[in-house]
Amino acid sequence: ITKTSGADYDAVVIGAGFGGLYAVHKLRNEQGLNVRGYDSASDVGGTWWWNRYPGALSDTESYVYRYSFDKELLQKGRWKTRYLTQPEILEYMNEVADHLDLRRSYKFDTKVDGAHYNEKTGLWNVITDSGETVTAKYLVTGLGLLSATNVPKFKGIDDFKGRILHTGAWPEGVDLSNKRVGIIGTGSTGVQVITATAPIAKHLTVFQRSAQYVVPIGNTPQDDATIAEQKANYDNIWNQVKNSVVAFGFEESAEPAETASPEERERVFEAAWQRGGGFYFMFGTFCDIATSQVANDAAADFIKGKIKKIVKDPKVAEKLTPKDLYAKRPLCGNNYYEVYNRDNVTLADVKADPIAEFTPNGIRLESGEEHELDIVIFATGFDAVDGNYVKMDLRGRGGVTMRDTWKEGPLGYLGMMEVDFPNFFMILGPNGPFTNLPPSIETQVEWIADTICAMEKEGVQSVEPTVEARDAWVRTCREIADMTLFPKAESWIFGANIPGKKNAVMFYMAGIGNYRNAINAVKEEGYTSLIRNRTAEKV
Ligand code: FAD
Ligand code: NA7
Repeated sequence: ITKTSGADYDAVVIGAGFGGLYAVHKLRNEQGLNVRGYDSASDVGGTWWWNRYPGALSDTESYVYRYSFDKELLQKGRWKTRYLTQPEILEYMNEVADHLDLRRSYKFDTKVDGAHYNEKTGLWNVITDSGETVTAKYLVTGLGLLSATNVPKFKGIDDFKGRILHTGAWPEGVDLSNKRVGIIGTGSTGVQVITATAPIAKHLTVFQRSAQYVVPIGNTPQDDATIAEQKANYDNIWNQVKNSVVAFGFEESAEPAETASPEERERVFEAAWQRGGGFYFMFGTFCDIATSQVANDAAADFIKGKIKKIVKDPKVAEKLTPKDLYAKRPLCGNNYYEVYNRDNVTLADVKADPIAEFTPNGIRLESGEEHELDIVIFATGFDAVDGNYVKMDLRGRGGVTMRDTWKEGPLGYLGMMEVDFPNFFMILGPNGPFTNLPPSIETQVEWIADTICAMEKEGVQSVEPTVEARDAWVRTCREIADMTLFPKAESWIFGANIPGKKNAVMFYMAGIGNYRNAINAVKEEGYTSLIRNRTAEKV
């Protein structure tokens, strides 16, 4: 039964990843709204439905890469190692969907092509590729921030006789064993697929554009006693996580590297290297690696020293040594640099000698050198954060399009709302927190559900942020980002990975604790930063 008169549904939720699933649960199971979900995937899982490439793994530790809201689910949680593999996460998401009976609200294999706000009815018209259009009062989008694949265009690609795959749309049943495999890209995904492919491929050629700082992941087995202790301690763990900066389950360091002695730096970095974890290395060792050039150089030099020691061929070691700041998303991997000591692995430095074209048999570099390949894997990442939003035909008040609103770069209020888009709520929209994501997703979905609940109770017909509130939020995000070194490195965090994409601030970088305080203040102050219409718009 729909509470909104004249609408097919009270709410449409797009996406069946961590975000969408929790939104359906909150709105349907807890608030009794009539909800329809859509996902272009064939089932639940989001990221973990799409990214089935060999080696796909979360680099957030198992005990905090999950929902915190359901105590029963937390106690049922199963993991054997410090990090969860893609099949384990997908299994977990399926369990959540069963436990909360979420699947019945979804239409899978259905892409939402567009959504248009109708001022006359005060409803969203949601248009799908199955030809269906439905109406709803609320539109909640969990489209994913690392979900719209980036497939660079290369000359001659259609002539290649082998197979081309993108890690973010990985089909079932691919066998890499005994094949000549090429991998383009050495980000988080590249590192994982490279380390998993090297031992099974006949030959692996890595096409590296930028050398990366990669620390060990430290994916050790977890004994039952450790897991039992984590489960017994969940209230404290989540309390710490939700009041921290990056929400990864460790205490961030309060010690600056800038003033630490060289011996102290060496000791702390070495301990972190042995412990493992990318975010831990950047945020758990010292507090100023992402903000101070001196501290950043110290961390970078430590990793460069490791590369020199690990990689036997000095020419290869040189190619693997980053030249820029240590200020992209921190990476970690399983014996990553060691891969390049293998006889069946070749490193092609495509910054020095760029890819000229695909040929029928492989990839030819500008120098003329040709690499013969059976399979090419694009580990080239995503049109991150706003990618899926600008791909859709999203139109708000007066027909204003999201593409137009964000043409100079994505904006957004609190990472969840946008001016002229009434009753429109984004999960992990632009300018949301830069963290381990499930706790931020929960934070946002809970705020969205509370806002909708307040609207329903008070008979509010529509909400949207004021221009002033939105602009102030974007300004705050810019100011915080400018205090860090991240904008100085070219990565998806600022939209610098997509040719032609405007470099823009995409995250609130002051941490999840501050973020939670900021959005709770908006609620507690009675949503004064939102325009709240009590009457239906003109009929
Ligand atoms: P997603 O899981 O991306 O789900 C979005 C869903 O929306 C997709 O299923 C998609 O099909 C659907 N969709 C999008 N547009 C449409 C449309 N127009 N119509 C219909 N359906 C649509 N985060 C961490 O915190 N820690 C990690 O260790 C980590 N590892 C990662 C590893 C990989 C390989 C990748 C790609 C991401 C990783 N992430 C990690 C980020 C990860 O995306 C988030 O943790 C989380 O899964 C995001 O959930 P979500 O529901 O917001 O989006
Ligand atoms: P990333 O981090 O964006 O990495 C993509 C990689 O692909 C990176 O090494 C790029 O080099 C490389 N790339 C992109 N385009 C090209 C072209 N045209 N030629 C050569 N190389 C190219 O994506 P990931 O999937 O690894 O990770 C994204 C997030 O998903 C990650 O942070 C996790 O949270 C999960 P570049 O460095 O730009 O020179």
